[in-house]
Amino acid sequence: MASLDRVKVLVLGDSGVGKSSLVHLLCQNQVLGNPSWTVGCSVDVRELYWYMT
Ligand SMILES: Nc1nc2c(ncn2[C@@H]2O[C@H](COP(=O)(O)OP(=O)(O)O)[C@@H](O)[C@H]2O)c(=O)[nH]1
Ligand SMILES: [Mg+2]
Repeated sequence: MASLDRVKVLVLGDSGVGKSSLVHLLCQNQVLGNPSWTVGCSVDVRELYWYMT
């Protein structure tokens, strides 16, 4: 049996501090290849699958 939780990840900060990179790594489990500088905030959703045996 499996269930799914979704957690919204929101990071605030100055441009160029690594918001997009951090949020992408947390939510997609991948290093962001060509990050673009973001003003204000970066948001994504982390999906967590739980498998119960
Ligand atoms: N040294 C270092 N550079 C980083 C790190 N995270 C992001 N960067 C670099 O910082 C720059 C801005 O990253 P980005 O994620 O676009 O920042 P944002 O403007 O806050 O979204 C990019 O050139 C990234 O490659 C880190 O942990 N260490
Ligand atoms: Mg960015």
